[in-house]
Amino acid sequence: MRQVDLRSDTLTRPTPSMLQAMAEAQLGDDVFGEDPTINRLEEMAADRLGKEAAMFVASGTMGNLVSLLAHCGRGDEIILGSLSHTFFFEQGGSAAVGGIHPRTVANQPDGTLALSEIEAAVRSDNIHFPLTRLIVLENTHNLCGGHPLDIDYMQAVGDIARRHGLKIHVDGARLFNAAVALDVKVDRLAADADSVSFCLSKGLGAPVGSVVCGSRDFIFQARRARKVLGGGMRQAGVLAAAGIVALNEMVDRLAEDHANARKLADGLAEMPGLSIDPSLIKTDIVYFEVTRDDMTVEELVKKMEEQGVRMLPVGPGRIRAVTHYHLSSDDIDYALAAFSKVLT
Ligand code: TLP
Repeated sequence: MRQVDLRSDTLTRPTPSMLQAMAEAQLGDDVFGEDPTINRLEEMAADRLGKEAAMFVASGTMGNLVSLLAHCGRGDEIILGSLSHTFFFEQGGSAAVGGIHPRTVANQPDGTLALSEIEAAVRSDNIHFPLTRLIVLENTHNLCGGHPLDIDYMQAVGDIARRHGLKIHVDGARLFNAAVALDVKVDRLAADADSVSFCLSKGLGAPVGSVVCGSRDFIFQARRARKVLGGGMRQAGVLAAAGIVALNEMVDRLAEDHANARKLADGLAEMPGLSIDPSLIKTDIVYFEVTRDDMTVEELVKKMEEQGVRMLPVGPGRIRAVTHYHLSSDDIDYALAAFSKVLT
């Protein structure tokens, strides 16, 4: 039976040219700064994002945590979205590991934090309060339907940060999806951020890894943080080689994933018992609601799985489907046909 796995874009396996680059990669000890392939990936990433320096890390979670540890000390406060991945899905690592206090602001449906609420969350100078250090944004926003944050919004948050002497970190796990969807250069989306972490192992298809970008000083601190977390890797150029191919070959094609996600959403909107507004789908992530009384989300997911189509149930009444490199427009037709069969 055909398998259409829509659970996540993290499911992508390395492309043939990635496997070849991995086999041929020149390697050295990266803790000594001597892995030429990692050094090349880091230079490329810094250059693309318009930052001075970059550092390869094992995962998006590690990229966010080392960034927070580099910007903040114990007892400092960060402002971040109530639905942000960093707050929701990273075990509260900033508090657990770094003693960093999270102050959440409600995410709006488009993934933004209302500017007035960010401003209101900045602590005044008072002996009772922690010190606000950092604003954390997420682009695209996972739990807010993969919505991209645009340049105007980034500049507006940048203005607030500058006015209050705060830094900005962007969890840009899918920043390249945002750049492609908005048709802007990725460095413009990163311009107001002091640090950005982006993932090579999601829509870009590399098997492992994320890259953190920022100033030279920031990367120096982030490198210390990575080491204490046990994230200093040795001949990891074998992984970075796939990341270089990801940046060279896999960015522009993200538009296909976005078109497939929109096609899926358009089809789902026609299905009885499902609810979705396809006009909200801008990138590769599709959330929809199940509105039938006679079928739970878990039952629908199970029935679809019997047809070879896998998705993630995400809370009461809600399902997530994500498109990626291994899914074609035909696969979306197949998934929609399976929905029709199961729902009617
Ligand atoms: N997201 C995963 C799951 O953890 C939910 C997914 O399948 O979408 N930031 C954002 C916005 C993310 O979506 C993710 C992963 C991360 C950070 C963490 O990346 P990893 O999994 O590499 O630690």
